[in-house]
Amino acid sequence: MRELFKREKTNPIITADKMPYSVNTVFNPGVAEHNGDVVLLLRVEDLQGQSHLTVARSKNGVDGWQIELKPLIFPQPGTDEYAYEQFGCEDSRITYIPEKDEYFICYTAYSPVGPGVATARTKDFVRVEKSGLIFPPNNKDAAIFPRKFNNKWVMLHRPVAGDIEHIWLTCSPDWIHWGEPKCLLPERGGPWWDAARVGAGAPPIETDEGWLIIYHGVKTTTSGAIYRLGLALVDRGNPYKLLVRYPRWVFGPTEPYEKQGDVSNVVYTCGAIVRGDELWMYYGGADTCVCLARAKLKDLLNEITNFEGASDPACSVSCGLG
Ligand code: BMA
Repeated sequence: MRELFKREKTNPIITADKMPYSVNTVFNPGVAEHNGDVVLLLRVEDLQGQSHLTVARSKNGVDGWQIELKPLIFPQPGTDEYAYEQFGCEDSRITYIPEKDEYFICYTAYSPVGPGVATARTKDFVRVEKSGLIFPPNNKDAAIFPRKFNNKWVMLHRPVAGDIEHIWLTCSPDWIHWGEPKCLLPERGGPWWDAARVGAGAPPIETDEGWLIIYHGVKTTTSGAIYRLGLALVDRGNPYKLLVRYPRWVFGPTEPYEKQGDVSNVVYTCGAIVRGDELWMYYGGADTCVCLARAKLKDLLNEITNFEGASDPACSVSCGLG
């Protein structure tokens, strides 16, 4: 199969030894553009094993990263107010909301009762306002669409029900009260690459064909899990309407920095930006480093809308809830 994504030749672009303070690993960044810079909200695992989120900026999005000395979002132990993230702040997904001229950050808030979804807002990646937990454990991989549909904000998230881990949609009039749940992309089961678990990757990307959703899928094997990335498309005016679920993965761990690390065989994205006619996808390799891969947006859309086998029922597998 033709490679849709091309890896940056200087990958990995950020590693633990580039950090201005001692850390174990740096991976799974949230991504935004601000004042002409590419901003990464790095997930940094400290030397105790807990994660926090630290800002890195670059003019060209590839090198020359200026990394802050202190994290932007971090656990604040000893306070009841932030008990929901006392074990760490992980995997941010950042959406710029034009209507409010601010960035809405969803992240995993890890506590003794498991991972939940927390949010925060910032205008400049210097000051941040935490809005607290919005979904209790066990839930993660949340990302918001950048505008309202029928006067409601729409969010992707991944609640866990027993051993079932599907991607759901929910919506809200006020970013506080979330309802109207719908299962959008179920784990596919059986031998599929996205059989065991799925979760949203980058926040949805608006295209002429619809909203492009990059998601991760997990296959469990006798030698461990493999994390890969796949694509789906939902209707531009109604994200609750799934148009396409591409059957194949489009990106998987093949390079040494993706195959070996703290967690082997992982490519995991939390953010992508459109630059010219390209999609720049930032991702974590093996839970250890930060990498970049690029694809022509047109090629991705052509591939997923014109593939052979589009009528295969597995491409639009249902979670049984209608
Ligand atoms: C997921 C998340 C990611 C991580 C991945 C592979 O559950 O925790 O942060 O990259 O597992 O370990």
